[in-house]
Amino acid sequence: MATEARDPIPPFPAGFLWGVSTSAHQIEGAADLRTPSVWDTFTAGPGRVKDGSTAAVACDHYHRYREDVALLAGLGVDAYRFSVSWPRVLADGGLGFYDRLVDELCAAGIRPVPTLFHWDLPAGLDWLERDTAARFAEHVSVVAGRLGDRVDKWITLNEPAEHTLLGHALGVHAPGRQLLFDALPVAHHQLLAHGLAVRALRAAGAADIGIANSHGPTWPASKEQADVEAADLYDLLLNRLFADPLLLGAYPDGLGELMPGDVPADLKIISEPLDWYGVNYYAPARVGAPQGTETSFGGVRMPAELPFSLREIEGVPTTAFGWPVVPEGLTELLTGFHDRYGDRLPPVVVTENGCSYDGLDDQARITYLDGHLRALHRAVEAGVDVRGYFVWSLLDNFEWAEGYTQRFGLVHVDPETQERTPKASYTWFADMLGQQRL
Ligand code: IFM
Repeated sequence: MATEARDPIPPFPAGFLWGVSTSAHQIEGAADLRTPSVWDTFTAGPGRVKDGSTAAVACDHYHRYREDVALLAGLGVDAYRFSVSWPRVLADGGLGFYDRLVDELCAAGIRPVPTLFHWDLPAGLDWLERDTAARFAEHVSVVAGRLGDRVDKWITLNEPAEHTLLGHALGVHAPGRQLLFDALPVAHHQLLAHGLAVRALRAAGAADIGIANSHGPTWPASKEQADVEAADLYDLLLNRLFADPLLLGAYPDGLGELMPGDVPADLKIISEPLDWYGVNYYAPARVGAPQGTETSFGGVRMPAELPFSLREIEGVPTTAFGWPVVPEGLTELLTGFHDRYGDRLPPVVVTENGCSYDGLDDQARITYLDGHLRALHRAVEAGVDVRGYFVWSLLDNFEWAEGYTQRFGLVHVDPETQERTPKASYTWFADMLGQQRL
């Protein structure tokens, strides 16, 4: 596997945190050693997952975590972002797995960065219920009480926007609800859960707390007013609905009136100051006025009732998933956040960035990562305080409704044998890290 010679990526600031990310449901397997989650219930239904698969075994990381930590050590990362499965914590002895994983990481000199919720809600709980936020804070206290002696960097939630949109508005992810705008309380309750989790973590002594939110620039499909308005609405939902309450303590554009409960009191909890702000970036969106019919975008059914439609971005390469590859979107996103939030934006960490491609000689992934790191560096040069970057993902894994058909890993995993094989991108990333440390 010969990789094209490229100019070195410019050096990032001293102390920059380099890592890779995964999540529990997507890699752990060992479904018999956890209580069921909404994803187990969802995938048991017919036609929910493209290849008919489930995450019952996934990458069998639960049993192979030592081998996976050795892969992380070989890569040379500073940190590993994984998620703690709430349904596993509820099972007898479930927290013991994270004890062992954290110990293994610490022994390898890799900083553990747990995410406390990455979509695998225990079956029976429901984000439409306010009480789920309080239950989450209890879960966080339990986890922090057990791991807090070795973990100092925490992530509360992963991508509450996607969990709301895909899981509760469109129904293509668990729990499979199709509530469209009636899903807004799910957003509010996750934000409340985040704020309560920040308080629980601080009470347990944590002082390095962030969230992983997905964002991307939103481009109107044309200069027509209808397209511009549709793009503004999409931008509001993706880029401001979750960031404004966290960073400004207010919902944007009257959205607070649509939220349940004592919203002003909740906003005080939601806007507990963060130590850093995590951004998951994959691609920008080109958005136009509704087209009056049901459409499909990136494999997701978009009902005709939506007040916007997603359009192709022409003239750019796409990943195996069909997602556009636009590295400069990352610069635009981060400089835009820097301008919009000013001093209210804490240091930024890119908590996910990556792409799906097939094959071991994944030169297209190298091109993607190389381009995005240069784009990230331009954001640093433009004055954005960026402190870290995590590739999604270490392993090919269970890509939700796409099953095992989309491969985001630096390491190939054979779903039959579980054999791990580092791809060309693994070697490239390890070399890049070596250069950064010269
Ligand atoms: O696999 C997901 C991850 O769970 C959340 N962020 C996006 C990734 C790729 O779709």
